[in-house]
Amino acid sequence: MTPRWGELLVAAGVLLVASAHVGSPDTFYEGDAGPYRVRVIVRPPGVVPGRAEITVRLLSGSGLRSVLVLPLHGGRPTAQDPPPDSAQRVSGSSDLYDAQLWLMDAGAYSIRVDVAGTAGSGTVLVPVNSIATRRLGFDTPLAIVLLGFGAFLFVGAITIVGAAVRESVLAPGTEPDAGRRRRSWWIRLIAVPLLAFALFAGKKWWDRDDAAHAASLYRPMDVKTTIAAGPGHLLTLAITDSEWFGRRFSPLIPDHGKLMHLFLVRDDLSAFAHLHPLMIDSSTFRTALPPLPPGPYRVYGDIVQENGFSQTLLDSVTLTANRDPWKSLDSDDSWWKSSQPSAVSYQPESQLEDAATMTWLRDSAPIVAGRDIELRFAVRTKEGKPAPLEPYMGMLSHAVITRADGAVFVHLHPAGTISMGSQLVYALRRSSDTTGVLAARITAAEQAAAPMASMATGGEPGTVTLPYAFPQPGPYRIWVQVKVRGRVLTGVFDTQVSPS
Ligand SMILES: [Cu+2]
Repeated sequence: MTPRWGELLVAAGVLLVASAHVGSPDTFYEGDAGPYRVRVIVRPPGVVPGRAEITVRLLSGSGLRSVLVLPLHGGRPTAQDPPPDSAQRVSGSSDLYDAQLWLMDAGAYSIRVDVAGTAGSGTVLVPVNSIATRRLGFDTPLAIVLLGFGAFLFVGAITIVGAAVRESVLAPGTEPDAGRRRRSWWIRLIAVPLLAFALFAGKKWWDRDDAAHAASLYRPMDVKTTIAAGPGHLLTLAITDSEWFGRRFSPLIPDHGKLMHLFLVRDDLSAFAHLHPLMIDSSTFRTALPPLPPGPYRVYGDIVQENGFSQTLLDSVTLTANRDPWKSLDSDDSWWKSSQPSAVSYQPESQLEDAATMTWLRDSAPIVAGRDIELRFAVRTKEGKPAPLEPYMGMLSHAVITRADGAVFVHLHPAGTISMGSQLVYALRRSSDTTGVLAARITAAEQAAAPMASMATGGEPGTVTLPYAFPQPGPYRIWVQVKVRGRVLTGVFDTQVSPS
């Protein structure tokens, strides 16, 4: 890790890193629950245990009667699970339901959403990671008020002890004698250090709990990225984190067919690559680099583990000039570079290869941080007709959104930001599975189901829709990838997100 990227991470707060994405902790999912199409947004509490906010928006279908939500740790209902909570309709809205759910433990969860109505019923599973990402601070005014109350209680306790010794057994109106008064003073003198010790012990307990929480905060794993000298420009990403070889290990499972989705983003956003490294061993991944322009790059590696936990590995790397012919190791690898380096353009239209175009169908309303929106893009052939979009790694489209400074990074699809791999974990897990068995079953299922998944998320021909809410204000770049006639095309868009 170079110092610069390291500092940036600290400055942006490693606290912002929320496992599968960077700086974008909310989970978005869009899909069919039986006859109803729903969009589910899970806003995690950022602390464990904590209360997650679940909103379910009905996108199509009518006669919806009930929306039930249930958090499943590890994804399977057990006898100990509480009954599901009923999500309440948000007042003033006809299609929005919300609920709050306690996530009691750290780790991989799935939220089961059951909808039922006159058209029938259906269920969706939304994988979420329950992790501690923040340490709540004390604000100064509250601390001052509490300190004042604390001092009052302390003095009050001493006074009560003194008064009890002095006059508690006397009849009303009787004056305590000199002996009682003296004894009262002595007892108060003894009570002060005793109470002070109790306070001290309390502070120790508080600090220990705080330290335990700080230690349990999620942090991205340590990785090391190296570029092999010589022909081929091979990039190797190795997980070097000691916890990966212990507590945090679980075999990887494919997420839309690949064990890792590796993204390289040039610091000035002028180049981008979406690669799928081969796994050399349980901690090492290797890929051949496309002829990207030299310079500093941010490295993001998305992986999903057999326990359903998805995360992004973070690093940075400096690329040197690469004029070797590119022999990609995976047919779905793709890359893009700007024709005008580092220029930010707010054009709604992006030129693709083959004279095709991609247009961001957005209205003139400003994009506001925290508000969920639909990002819609239309792809047209050079004849101006809707492009025939083909399934591409099980999806109609893959998009990457990053804030210019790298503090936000997210990989999303028409089905949202969830990891499809995690979702399959919950759908296909059996209690008899031993290590590695589930991964094999998921690989088989992904291969069989990939084209269907993509068709299910198709809307208008040539158009893709991605549900998202930008988490923070600032300048963003969006890369939208689709496949047309066997080729991956990348459209690029910039936008400014205003504060909420
Ligand atoms: Cu993708």
